[in-house]
Amino acid sequence: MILVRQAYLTLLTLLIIGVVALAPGCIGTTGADDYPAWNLTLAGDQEQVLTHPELRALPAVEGYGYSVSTVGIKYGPNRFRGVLLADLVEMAGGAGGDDLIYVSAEDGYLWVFDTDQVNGEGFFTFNEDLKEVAPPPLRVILAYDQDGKPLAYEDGGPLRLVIITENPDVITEGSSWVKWVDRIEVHKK
Ligand SMILES: Nc1nc2c(c(=O)[nH]1)N[C@H]1C(S)=C(S)[C@@H](COP(=O)(O)O)O[C@H]1N2
Ligand SMILES: [Mo]
Repeated sequence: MILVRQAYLTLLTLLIIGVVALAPGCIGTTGADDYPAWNLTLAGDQEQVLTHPELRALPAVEGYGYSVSTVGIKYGPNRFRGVLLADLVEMAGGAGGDDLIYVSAEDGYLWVFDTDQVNGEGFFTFNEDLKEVAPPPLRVILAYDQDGKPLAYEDGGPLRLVIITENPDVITEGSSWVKWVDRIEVHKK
């Protein structure tokens, strides 16, 4: 009887140690501290750095994104959530009509957008057969979530430039979908 009791107490002790040891891990995976340590630099009139939680605290928009790579591989459609590029440009001090927006990434990739494109105009759009179609309303966002989950690194996360629509069948060119974005710069003309 005593042996059984001792075994029970030992088991209970191990259980408590286990729970205490695992608890910080559990808290870490659900808290705000869990967002990637990935900053975004906004450069315009002056330079500012936004942390990932700061970016997530900005007004968010959502829509469908579907892209095609230069070699014809389609990616999507997926549901994306993020911040309007136009809002980030405003935070950087705004842009005039002839200014250009440089969006660049960790690996050195750079894509340049004019102010019409920042507002979703002037992109080519395609249907599922890659036939060009008239563009529906488009919005350009810096996405941090894909299908309700943080955008994975292999998908271009934590921050990827994505063109979204209300329609899941609209395809845009992958070359402007900058992966691993870490800098947005307003170039004054
Ligand atoms: N940072 C970064 N983003 C990038 C690229 C790149 O080389 N580096 N390639 C672009 C091009 S040309 C295409 S077609 C798509 C490819 O996206 P995928 O890797 O999700 O297929 O990413 C775009 N974004
Ligand atoms: Mo591409």
